[in-house]
Amino acid sequence: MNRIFFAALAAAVLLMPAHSVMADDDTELSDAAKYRETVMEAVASSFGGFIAVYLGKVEPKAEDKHLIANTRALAISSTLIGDLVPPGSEGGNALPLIWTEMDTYQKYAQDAADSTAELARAAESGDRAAMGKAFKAVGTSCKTCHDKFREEHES
Ligand code: ASC
Repeated sequence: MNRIFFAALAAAVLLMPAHSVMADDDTELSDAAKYRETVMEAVASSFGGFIAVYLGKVEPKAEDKHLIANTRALAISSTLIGDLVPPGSEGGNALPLIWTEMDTYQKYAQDAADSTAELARAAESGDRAAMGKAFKAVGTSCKTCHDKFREEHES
């Protein structure tokens, strides 16, 4: 009995997809919802990369290059945010309110694209004060949209 149970458990574990993304209710997310999470992770990663360099947590040899590359990546991935909520892609951390207040979501998505483009321009100019100002605007843009449209979570 035990042996059969453990064999079944082992088989179940082995057959699990390596990176299956589960929604809060344990149902599997649609590919469109997974894609949204993938792109938003890219946005968060490049913003995090910029922040680490800008705040001096790391000091790469060519600091300018890192500030520019991270903010370019951020600005590029942020242009996709408006496209990440097609009908039928509900689920994950995205609140249903997105689909009933789509105009507001699209406005926030545009704010994200605009503010990150400004941060990339500031990084390219090398002006630290301009980067600081644009950095704050990007943070506000993220937070405004998340407060309204993203389910609260730990991280
Ligand atoms: C990030 C990230 C967010 C925003 C937000 C800014 O790096 O993942 O959701 O910044 O915390 O207010």
